Amino acid sequence: MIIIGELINASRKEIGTAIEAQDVNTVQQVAKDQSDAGANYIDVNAGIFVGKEPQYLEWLVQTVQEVTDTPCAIDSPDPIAVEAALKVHKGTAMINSISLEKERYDNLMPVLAGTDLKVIALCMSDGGMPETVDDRLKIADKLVNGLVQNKVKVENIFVDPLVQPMSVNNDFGMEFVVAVEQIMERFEGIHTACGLSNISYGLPARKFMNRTFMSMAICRGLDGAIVNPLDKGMMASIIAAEALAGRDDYCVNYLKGYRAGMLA
Ligand code: THG
Repeated sequence: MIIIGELINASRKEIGTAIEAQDVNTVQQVAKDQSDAGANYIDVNAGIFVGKEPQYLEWLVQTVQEVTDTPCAIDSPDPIAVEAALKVHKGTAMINSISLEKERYDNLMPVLAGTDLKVIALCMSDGGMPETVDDRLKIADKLVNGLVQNKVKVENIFVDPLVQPMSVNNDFGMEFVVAVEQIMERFEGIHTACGLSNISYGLPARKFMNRTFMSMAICRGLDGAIVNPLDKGMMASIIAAEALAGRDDYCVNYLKGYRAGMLA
């Protein structure tokens, strides 16, 4: 499972405050904690700061990279902010994300074309949010074909079918996981990834919904996740679900996790 640590997000109070105060220590501690907990990418998001997002995103990348070699996932819908952050990023970043929204697509594609960057392809278009498997597959098809035509390797693409709240529509959970399954079948070598917490929006005890949904998505082939790597319950669910899905030969990783105290 490719873990993208979600905690450096300006919508979280601790981080929003730290960004405004240019508080290096807080950001670096959260970065280190997440890489120590096993994050493969550190998501950086300064989305609440309209006008200052490029400047702040650039600062986040530099600040994070002073203390860890774990690459960043540059999380912004704004191509100008993405480019500013990418310019200072060392190593191979992940772009979070391109979508089928015209402005975003047209401006980000040249940045990605022919590179070895990782990219999240978010199933969203100017037509709005996808609801059904078919909505998601149609957008995924166009995004993946467009990226491949622009010489982005299929192995570098993470399709995010877009999690929608269960509280809004009874079908949103299954439409998402079936989309994961079909995307993984349709494009050999591709990855899928998503943010989980939207599934439980508006419900109590969100942790249970989030963890169980994670297991269901892993069962259908999900192999990337934007999560809190410090959430031990979530990480334990991921390790167990991967073993149960047959993606952990001889349960080696599960046993290793147990010995490391991750399954307590
Ligand atoms: N897809 C893609 N990118 C995304 C999302 C997605 N980026 C943003 C978001 N969704 C994922 N990131 C977050 C970041 C923080 C939180 C939720 C999603 C959050 N954190 C808890 C808090 O601050 O209270 C802490 C987490 C915890 O303790 O469990 O709310 O869908 N491509």
